[in-house]
Amino acid sequence: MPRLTAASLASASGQVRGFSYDRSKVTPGIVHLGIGAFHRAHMAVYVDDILATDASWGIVGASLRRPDTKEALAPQDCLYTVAVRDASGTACRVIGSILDVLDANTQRQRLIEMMADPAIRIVSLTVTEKGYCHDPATGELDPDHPDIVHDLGHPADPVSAPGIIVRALQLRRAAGVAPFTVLSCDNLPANGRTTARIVSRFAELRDPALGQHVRDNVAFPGTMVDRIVPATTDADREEVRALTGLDDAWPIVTEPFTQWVVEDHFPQGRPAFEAAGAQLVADVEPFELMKLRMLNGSHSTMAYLGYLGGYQYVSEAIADPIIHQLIHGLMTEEAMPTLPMPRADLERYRDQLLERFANPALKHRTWQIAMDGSQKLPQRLLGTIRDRLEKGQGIQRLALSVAAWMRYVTGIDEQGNLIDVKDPLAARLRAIADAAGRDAERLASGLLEVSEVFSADLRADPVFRTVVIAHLRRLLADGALATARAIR
Ligand code: CS2
Repeated sequence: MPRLTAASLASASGQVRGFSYDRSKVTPGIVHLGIGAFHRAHMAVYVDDILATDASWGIVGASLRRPDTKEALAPQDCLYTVAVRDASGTACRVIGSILDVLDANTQRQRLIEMMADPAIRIVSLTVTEKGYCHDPATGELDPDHPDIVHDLGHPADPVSAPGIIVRALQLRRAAGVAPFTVLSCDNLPANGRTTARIVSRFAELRDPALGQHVRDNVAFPGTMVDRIVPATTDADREEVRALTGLDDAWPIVTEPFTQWVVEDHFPQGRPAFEAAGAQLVADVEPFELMKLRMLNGSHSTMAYLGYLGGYQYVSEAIADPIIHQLIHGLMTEEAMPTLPMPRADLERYRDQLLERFANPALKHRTWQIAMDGSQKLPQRLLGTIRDRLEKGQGIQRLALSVAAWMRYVTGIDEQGNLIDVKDPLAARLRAIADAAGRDAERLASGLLEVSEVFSADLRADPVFRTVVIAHLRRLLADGALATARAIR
């Protein structure tokens, strides 16, 4: 079977939709840091939709950690298939908006030069929560993060996203080129403002004048990004081969739903994202909060409880009436009252989420979502808990989710098998769990001391502590599903 390339796509006879623009006329306007599955299923598709009307917004992607995306995409002219899947079947489309992929480890200077090129007007990022080198509990840059320490010592050879962005901004400033707009597409709270704070702080640590330049001149619009994108499996690759008749080493499988809400603040211009279905708004934060607290909060809850309860996929977990009821209650009773949107809109959003979670064609592993919990909990669960505690409102379901995370990071499941806990703090969390044994109070107290996750006010809150310990005790004694069932 021929490999997917520009030439083989032109003669493909399978059920695959190609792009309609002349790719040889597309020039780079965007550099994207973190060219993982999410970006390729989301922003790259919006950009693909507008290239026919404006060819100056092609994307140059960079992988900051692993070379695998570059190695897979380079032999296929950076083309890849997006397979949209639900119960009714799979539709394949080949995306051409990515023009080149750079491996930051081996092509760092080329990447920085590209970012300094005046043609680049947007630098977007999906580097995941941990890629910001910040303290998730406070949202501030962590000056002791090893990558930040490295980059402050080697400013011309940076490895972190803030370090790479600031170096490129510095080169532009020296050359008299206006700064690019920095567009965070990660699930951080107030991702525009948070990224602005982190990047400006890093610049300031390098040189106060550079910090001032970033604060005064660089735009950091916020965005709410949404599309569920499970990791691609060999079975997915097989299905895409069968449907398209082309061998794609790096396809994406995703759901039909996609949403992008973008703050309209791009001093150097932007593609007409709205023509591709994005919503351009003045203030994105209410949308972000809704998505983080309802979608991602539910996801993490299903990940920890579902995994412990023996469910491999989200669709299996949500099909269990106990988990369905818990998630419905978590959104309706605990998350929705903290959100500024009209109740009817939130109910519609909730019902749509429950349907999306149930998509049986999407093999979204609970283990995948469980990753990096220390980076995710603050914006998905703890902010909601804080808002409710301030008003004296109940936190039963949210606290159960936090307790389930604590149970999960012990690294031993309910059958006594090892859990492969992926988290930047995994070793520390495991050491706390090992010291506590099966003593719920010691375990919760030890984990509550992790200040990157739990801010001082939450650590000191007696209601939060008591409810979490009670759930954790029950989780250890009776298991995830029995504990969830007991919540009414
Ligand atoms: C998920 C998200 O893996 C996770 O943590 O909750 O990636 C989620 O699928 C996306 O935010 C959906 O837009």
